[in-house]
Amino acid sequence: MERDPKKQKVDDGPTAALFAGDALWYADWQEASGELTLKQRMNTKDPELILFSSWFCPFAQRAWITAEETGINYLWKEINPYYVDSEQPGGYTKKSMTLDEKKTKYPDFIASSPRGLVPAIKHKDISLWESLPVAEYIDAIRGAKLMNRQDPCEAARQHIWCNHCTDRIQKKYYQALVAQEKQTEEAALKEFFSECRMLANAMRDDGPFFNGKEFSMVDIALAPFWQRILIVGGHYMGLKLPTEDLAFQRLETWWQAVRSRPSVAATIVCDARLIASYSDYSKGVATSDAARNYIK
Ligand SMILES: N[C@@H](CCC(=O)N[C@@H](CS)C(=O)NCC(=O)O)C(=O)O
Repeated sequence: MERDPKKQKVDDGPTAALFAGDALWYADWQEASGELTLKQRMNTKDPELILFSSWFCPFAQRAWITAEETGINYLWKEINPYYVDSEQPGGYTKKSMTLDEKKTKYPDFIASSPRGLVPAIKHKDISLWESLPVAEYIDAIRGAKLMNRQDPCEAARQHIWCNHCTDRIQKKYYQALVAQEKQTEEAALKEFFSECRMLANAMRDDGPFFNGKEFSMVDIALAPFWQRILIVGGHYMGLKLPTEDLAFQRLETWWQAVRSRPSVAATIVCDARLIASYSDYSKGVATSDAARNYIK
């Protein structure tokens, strides 16, 4: 992205910029509600749960939204699983540290997340990782309002569509983002649009959310990715959704309701900063677990 290098403060410190005033923070980034929320949650007293998370991570944001939605008293532990490169805006890369390096830097995190991926949680003596199981667990200990556990068919339906968000929508979007040739990008986007239509057609009509009036885990599964599709995809690929299409109008109604939900609004970080953190993906040079294993 085009930036004035004079605006970047120089740092030789070990961590990428977290908050305004940190050494690698760009002068024109504004802390948004997400930064303010996590700053506050880093100082939680007597937490019931520890959330190991990264401010930029859409998977972690699923657990984060769930924690906010359920009102659990959680402590935020910021993890940067990637190397810092002071030549890059904010120092952000998508180049994974080794598991041993992560273990040295964040022993508690690795004790809860054996692959070294965020999100992970520690609740009493229970450690869990992987975004959807973590989000489901937080929901379960807070009264199971986001995932239906009474009706087996409804529970299965929610799982099907949560997985669709991860395995289809999210994956095709990232494939387009990392593509270095226009043809590959366009082919991935074509499939991405088709997977979005399929989701839109499964949404109930009696309210804006996936389940109509009821905010649920399917909304949480997609929201962080939709935010990035619009902001990051728009920036690096000039991605425009086909808004003349009824399915995308349904998705726009869905997004307006979801982004205004207080639990989601509380997790929205600064757009320009989020864009900066995706630079390695857009250049096709990421070596993250996702880049190596499932953005193919
Ligand atoms: N399948 C995992 C994916 C989590 C994931 O890939 N998180 C990224 C950050 S967005 C991570 O921790 N990357 C560290 C690495 O690749 O080394 C989930 O759903 O939680």
